[in-house]
Amino acid sequence: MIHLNAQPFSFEFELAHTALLIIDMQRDFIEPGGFGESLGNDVSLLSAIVPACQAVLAAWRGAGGMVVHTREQHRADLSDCPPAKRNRGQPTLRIGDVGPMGRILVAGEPGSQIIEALKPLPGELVIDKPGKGAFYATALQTALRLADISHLVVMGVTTEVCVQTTLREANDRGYDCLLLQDCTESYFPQFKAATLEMVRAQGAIVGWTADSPLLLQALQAGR
Ligand code: TIU
Repeated sequence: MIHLNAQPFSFEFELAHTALLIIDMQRDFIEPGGFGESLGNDVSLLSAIVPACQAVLAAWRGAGGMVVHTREQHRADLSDCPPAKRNRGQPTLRIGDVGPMGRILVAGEPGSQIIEALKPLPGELVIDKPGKGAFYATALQTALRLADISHLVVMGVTTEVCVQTTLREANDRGYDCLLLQDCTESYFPQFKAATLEMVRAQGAIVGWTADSPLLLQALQAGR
């Protein structure tokens, strides 16, 4: 059992029953010319977490833990993209439109790929999701059940959109979730701060939060 001095209290997990869940670390959100920028956001904020995410991913792989990556993306015919999602707001480019990194948020396009620094290894699970939450319309829960996973360590982007939605979906499905606060980011710093607070409030009503060096130390000590 690994004990982590998380907030609001200790997060305890067994590596064999815990997956590292990496949400949507795709070029479309992190690099200029993708979906994030088309929505009017400054994407440079997000790339700052990449080194911390890399360190966690390397340590988790080294410890032999299960790794799951997700990608928010749609089929080329957009049959899994509700018009309500595509037509919302006034983006410069909509989902499916052609941008500098190919069609925005469409499977197989350069923009929908996970950034090189966090590229999935063969054998790691990659969940493609049409929604913000990673459980909606995906095989994630089945895969976690088959792997006997009860705990999730979560990182990725953006904190208050796909990460928070996924945390809430996971919490309602009975998973204990730890959000690594230096491995998640938002285009809006105040939304990140608010999300961290609301996740761990009320006695970890949604989950726990911690800085990634605590996890790195715990994994090292557990060896
Ligand atoms: N816009 C925004 O903050 N996020 C998303 O649209 N998707 C994810 O968070 N992955």
